[in-house]
Amino acid sequence: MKGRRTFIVLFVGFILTATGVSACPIELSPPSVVVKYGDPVSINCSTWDSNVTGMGWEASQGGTDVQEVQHLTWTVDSLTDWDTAPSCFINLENSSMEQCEKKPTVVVYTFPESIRITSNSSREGALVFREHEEMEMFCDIAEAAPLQNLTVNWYKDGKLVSTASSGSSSNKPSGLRSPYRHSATRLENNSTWRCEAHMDLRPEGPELRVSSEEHRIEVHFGPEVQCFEIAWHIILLEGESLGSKCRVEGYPTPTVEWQKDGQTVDPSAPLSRGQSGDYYVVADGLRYVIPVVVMSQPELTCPSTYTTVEHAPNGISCTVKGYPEPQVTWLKDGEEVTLPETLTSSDAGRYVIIASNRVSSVNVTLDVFVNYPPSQIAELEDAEVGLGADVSLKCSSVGNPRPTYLWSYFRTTNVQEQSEDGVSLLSIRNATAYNRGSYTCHASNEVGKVSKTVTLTVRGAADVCPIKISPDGMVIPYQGPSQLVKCSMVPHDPRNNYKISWEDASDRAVGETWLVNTSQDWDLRPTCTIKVAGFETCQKTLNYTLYKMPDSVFVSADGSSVVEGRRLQLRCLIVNVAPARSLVVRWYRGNDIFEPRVEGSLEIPDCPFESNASCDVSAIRSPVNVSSTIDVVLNREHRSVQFRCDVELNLGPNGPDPPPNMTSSPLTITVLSKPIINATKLPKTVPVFRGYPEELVCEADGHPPPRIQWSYRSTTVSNSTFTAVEAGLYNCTATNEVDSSFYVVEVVLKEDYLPLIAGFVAVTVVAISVVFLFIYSIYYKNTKMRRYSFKNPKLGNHNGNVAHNGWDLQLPMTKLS
Ligand SMILES: *[C@@H]1O[C@H](CO)[C@@H](O)[C@H](O)[C@H]1NC(C)=O
Ligand SMILES: *[C@@H]1O[C@H](CO)[C@@H](O)[C@H](O)[C@H]1NC(C)=O
Ligand SMILES: *[C@@H]1O[C@H](CO)[C@@H](O)[C@H](O)[C@H]1NC(C)=O
Ligand SMILES: *[C@@H]1O[C@H](CO)[C@@H](O)[C@H](O)[C@H]1NC(C)=O
Ligand SMILES: *[C@@H]1O[C@H](CO)[C@@H](O)[C@H](O)[C@H]1NC(C)=O
Ligand SMILES: *[C@@H]1O[C@H](CO)[C@@H](O)[C@H](O)[C@H]1NC(C)=O
Ligand SMILES: *[C@@H]1O[C@H](CO)[C@@H](O)[C@H](O)[C@H]1NC(C)=O
Ligand SMILES: *[C@@H]1O[C@H](CO)[C@@H](O)[C@H](O)[C@H]1NC(C)=O
Ligand SMILES: CC(=O)N[C@H]1CO[C@H](CO)[C@@H](O)[C@@H]1O
Ligand SMILES: CC(=O)N[C@H]1CO[C@H](CO)[C@@H](O)[C@@H]1O
Ligand SMILES: CC(=O)N[C@H]1CO[C@H](CO)[C@@H](O)[C@@H]1O
Ligand SMILES: CC(=O)N[C@H]1CO[C@H](CO)[C@@H](O)[C@@H]1O
Repeated sequence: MKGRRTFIVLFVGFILTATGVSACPIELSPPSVVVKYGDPVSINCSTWDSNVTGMGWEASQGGTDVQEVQHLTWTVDSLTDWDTAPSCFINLENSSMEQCEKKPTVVVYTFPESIRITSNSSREGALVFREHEEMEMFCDIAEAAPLQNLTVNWYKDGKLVSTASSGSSSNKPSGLRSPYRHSATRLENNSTWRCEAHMDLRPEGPELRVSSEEHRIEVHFGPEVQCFEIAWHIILLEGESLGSKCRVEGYPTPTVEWQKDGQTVDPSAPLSRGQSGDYYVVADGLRYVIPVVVMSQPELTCPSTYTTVEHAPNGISCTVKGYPEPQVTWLKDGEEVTLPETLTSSDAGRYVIIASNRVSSVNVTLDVFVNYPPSQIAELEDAEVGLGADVSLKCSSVGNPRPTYLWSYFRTTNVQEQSEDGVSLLSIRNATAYNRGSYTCHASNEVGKVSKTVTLTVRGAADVCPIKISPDGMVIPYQGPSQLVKCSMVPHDPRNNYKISWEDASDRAVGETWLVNTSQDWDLRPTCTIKVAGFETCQKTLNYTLYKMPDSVFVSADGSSVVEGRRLQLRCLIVNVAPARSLVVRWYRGNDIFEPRVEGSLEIPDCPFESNASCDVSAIRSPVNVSSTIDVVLNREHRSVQFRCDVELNLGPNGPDPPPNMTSSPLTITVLSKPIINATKLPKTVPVFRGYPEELVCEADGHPPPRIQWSYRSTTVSNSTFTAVEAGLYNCTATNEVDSSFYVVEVVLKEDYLPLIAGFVAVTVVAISVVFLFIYSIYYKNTKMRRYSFKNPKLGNHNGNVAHNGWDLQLPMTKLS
């Protein structure tokens, strides 16, 4: 019955609802309740229809009888019926429907105190996932109702990630296991998860939430070997380690071992070329192969410059390293080139050499210089310049590198060198004698050198030698203090490379100086020689004289006496003197210089040959004995003469002043003279008057004093006085060692005058003859010299006496014969 009614009510309700007419005049307050299982509940059912005849609650719990009330409350102290569906009904009179009801909505709920997450792989409270494997977690709810109002929310790290409802519509409480399927990533490792049960019963009921504990999840993965690989290879640069390119990841952290050729290797060790190959990673027992290629970037070692000679083989060597083996490219002016086997000047230039492999590319630049030696020197010719004029010499040559010039010549201040535009110019201003000589221009570069020598002639230049000896002249005495002589180059230019040497200077020449030894350097002719580039080798000889005064000077003669008119040779012997050529010998007779100078007549005694050099007085410099010889003719007046010789060393302006001299001790020479009878006291004719004896006195001069002897007829008287008694010829003879002379006196008797007249005539004739003879003798002297000299004072004396003496006239005649 009840079911039918319900059907009816429902049917009517449907219609009423559809028509918008509320047919059942019941009001429920509240019309719906939410009540926790076991809690009290009450609903006031009331009606405003007065025609109600009964009212009642039909319920599994708290149902009431029909009562004739306007309101009736359904009350349950502890609602325990999950499916309770109380219904308030009224019975109506005179109504189209006799009964109507209203059902409040009663929701009985229950909600768990706690919920929990479960999973079939959990470890130490953590949920364990394998990456990318879907795994189920469950949110276990012990008992809850109504389930349709329950949603299960999943939170990861506090953020909602999933909401699920139970799907059940049962009012009855039941346990719920809400699954959550999840495929975790490694990023979610250590994330925390919880599930939440949410029951929203509002507005009538509460909103309930309960959350599980948070669970950490572990996402297990790996081991995974991750490498940066190219074309299935791990490509490493030299120096990089395997560990920098490969990582082994996994959770939990795997145990990893790196191996190559069965050996364990350190992945952090830098690898070098040659260590390419298959490496293995054993991670948690799994073995992975890693093909490794160790590459090194190209290394290109080339000289930055390469200099070679034309036509020489190309010796450029570059070393290339790198793996894989780099490819080498040569670029010149941006175009790829290949250098020929031998280089020519067109190959000079800048090259870029590129070595590249898969790792990288490097390049270097290389400058190639192709050298060639200097060409023959041009434009340099022999030249001539006037004294004081200007001239320049030009030297030019072509080569690579551009040649440098070096001149070699005798450098003086008036010469200047300048190089410009590959040409060297040598300018000589105001040419002097020192500028003449040879000029050599050397042009050189690294490859070769050439030179050319020309001669510069200076017109009007005197011969010069750039040597100065100081002192330039030296006259030093034997065993005097030594002197130092220096030879230097004048004009001096420090750029000149010269060599000075002494020759014939014994071993006392040291460099430019020479020390004279005053005890022995008689014959040295120290000669200073200079060798300087550009100037012919020239030398100067030190003009030095080592002199020595003679040890002694003495005069000797053939004998200690000489006959008048005879030649006497006097010899001055000078012992041990040097240099003999400077000797000046003066002869003194008494105190007078009688032979002012005797020069050149010096000779060396005992010299075998006059021509022998060792006998040449003018050449000998060492001490010698020399003699000076003179011939003297002494006349009767001299009787006894002293001769001295004085020698002087005339050493010129550098010598001592006054010149030193030495005088010999005198040599006394006695002059022997023949007797000469003094005719003044003894006329030729002595008139004697008969009966008167006449005393004839014969005096004669001579040395040694002559003995006088008179002879008459047969009588001879050795007395200067003779008494003539009779007419006759009286003969006076004067005799000494030298000669004897006689004088004849004619004693005549007085009365005879005729002889006197005849004598006068004869004198006249004789005078004429004398004049003639005189003229003739002058002529003869001029044509044929004889020793006889008219200067002989004797002749003059006799001439005065000739007037009386015909005998005397014969004298010149006999001498001439
Ligand atoms: C997981 O998280 C907790 C707390 O945030 C932390 O202490 C722990 O070290 C973490 N573990 C790992 C493996 O990350
Ligand atoms: C050479 O290397 C430099 C960098 O080192 C680069 O700038 C240049 O372009 C390279 N030259 C060539 C010709 O490859
Ligand atoms: C040239 O040289 C001489 C002597 O060396 C000198 O007297 C003269 O003044 C010089 N002339 C010039 C122009 O230098
Ligand atoms: C050497 O010096 C002397 C003066 O001491 C001089 O008379 C002579 O002429 C000089 N000789 C030379 C070659 O210079
Ligand atoms: C010789 O020398 C002395 C001094 O030594 C001097 O008085 C004398 O005049 C000199 N004689 C001659 C001839 O020069
Ligand atoms: C000769 O004797 C006279 C008179 O005694 C004298 O004057 C004269 O000098 C003598 N002549 C010579 C040459 O000795
Ligand atoms: C020389 O004669 C004189 C007289 O006539 C006489 O006195 C003298 O003694 C004589 N002398 C000698 C050496 O005979
Ligand atoms: C004089 O005497 C000398 C010798 O005593 C003799 O030689 C000479 O002839 C004499 N003269 C004359 C004219 O007799
Ligand atoms: C409200 C309602 O219907 N009231 C009715 C009750 O019954 C009397 C008579 O029977 C009616 O007159 C009312 O109208
Ligand atoms: C217990 C209770 O609340 N009863 C009420 C039900 O409704 C009527 C009319 O609305 C009231 O008069 C009652 O007091
Ligand atoms: C109480 C009430 O009014 N009852 C009436 C219902 O209607 C019938 C007639 O239709 C009456 O007889 C009742 O008195
Ligand atoms: C309070 C509340 O949300 N009640 C709901 C419970 O579930 C049913 C069926 O899903 C809903 O119709 C209610 O409104």
